[in-house]
Amino acid sequence: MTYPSESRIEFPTDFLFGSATSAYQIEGAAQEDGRTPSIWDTFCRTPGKVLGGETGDVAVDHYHRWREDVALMAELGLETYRFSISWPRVQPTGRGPAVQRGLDFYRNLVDELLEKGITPWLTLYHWDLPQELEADPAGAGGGGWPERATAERFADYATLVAEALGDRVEHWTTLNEPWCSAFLGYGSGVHAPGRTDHLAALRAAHHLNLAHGLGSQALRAALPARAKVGISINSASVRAVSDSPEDLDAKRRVEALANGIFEGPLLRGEYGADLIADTAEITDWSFVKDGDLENIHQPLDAIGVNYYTPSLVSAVSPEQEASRRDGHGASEHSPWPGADRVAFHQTPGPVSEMGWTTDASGLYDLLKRFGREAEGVPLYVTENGMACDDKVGADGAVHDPDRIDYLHRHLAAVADARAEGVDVRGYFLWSLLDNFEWAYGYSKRFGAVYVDYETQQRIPKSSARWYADLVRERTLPPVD
Ligand code: PNW
Repeated sequence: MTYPSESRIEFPTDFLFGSATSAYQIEGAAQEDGRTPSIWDTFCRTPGKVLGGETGDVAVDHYHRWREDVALMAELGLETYRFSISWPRVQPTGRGPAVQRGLDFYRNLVDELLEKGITPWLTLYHWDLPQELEADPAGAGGGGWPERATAERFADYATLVAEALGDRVEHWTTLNEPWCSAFLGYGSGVHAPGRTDHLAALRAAHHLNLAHGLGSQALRAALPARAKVGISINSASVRAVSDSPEDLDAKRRVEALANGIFEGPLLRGEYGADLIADTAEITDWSFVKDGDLENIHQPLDAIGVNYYTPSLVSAVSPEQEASRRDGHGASEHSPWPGADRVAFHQTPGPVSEMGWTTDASGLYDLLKRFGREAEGVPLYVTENGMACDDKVGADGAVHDPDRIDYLHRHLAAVADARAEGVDVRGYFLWSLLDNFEWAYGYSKRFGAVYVDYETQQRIPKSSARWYADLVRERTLPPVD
């Protein structure tokens, strides 16, 4: 079969169409009802970390507008909604008993979704670690994800949420994109908590894996048998600029650090020999204790695949590497421990407002690979979307043809993978609403629905109408 296929794109009625958000990016109400700071509240207050010094204090005020937002989802015909729980809202110190008001917010949200016939898709951790688990105000604290105890705290938190919502939520996701938490949070430092320490980043990756493993076992123990438990990962679709052994080795290294480090223990109960060799100068991996890999290698009912853009890499010669190190080059505070000699390039093609190239073949490749390597596990695209320079026009509407084209191409890639037997069962557009785009503050708009940050008015963009039509009609013309 040629890619992309020239046939009409069709989705069966049991294919789930939805949209996604995360707590810190939309809720606001950062100091209400007993919520304490997360590492993102602290990071946003650290000068120079977030563009314009912006924070999630108000965000898009979803904490107060959830009913209106669910009505909007219903109007668009969404079949499922992926959201995350704010850990410091329901268990403020990251330890001990739950705060009932925090849990009530999510219970009301879930009930409203169910009432409207929208399937709730719950993520336990989308990056907002309670600050006390990273460091308490006295500077002692738990040390965050580089420490094993944080994985144990996560399992307790999972039990507490499962006990509160397990009677009404069927789809559970432990973590969102542990790569970002580990390597942007502790390696490059562009995400909270902003540390730049390659050993800490590798330790964080392992303890995030362990958190998934212990958390999924805690969920299974607390949830009814029908519950589905999975994880969302942002595995990379990596290409090399040439087939030279050096460039192919650069690709292999990035694949080990972006994909193998999570997929290895999750799907095969192992860290690959190449990953361990590539990082030998940083660690001997003695933080992996007996039983950890068995604890991580748990049955998965779903793998969430988050995809935006492919990666293009080449090798850097030792001489080039030396000059990069001298001149504050790319290897300083890189999110890629052990890959100093890898250069990252811009993939050709149109770019989004994030500077990310649009190339749907990367999603197709990723799904095909998971179809082989995670055979038998249903796949869901739990994030895919595009940041555009959206503006309200004179007609009061927001026209975003580039986003429609992006979604069309990526949905075609999903349909092509499905046509070749890959078990992809759903797609979540990132994001329902414009929101707080992490280190970029509010400068990047990913929403299908525009938000006026002054008035909090919601305006569905043309892409939202287009998506609503797709959900109803379940068919699209082929892409060129
Ligand atoms: C994901 N990278 O973040 C997150 O899950 C969302 O919360 C976020 O809004 C969305 O994608 C758009 O950025 C990522 O640098 C952030 O490779 C950065 C990277 C990948 C994903």
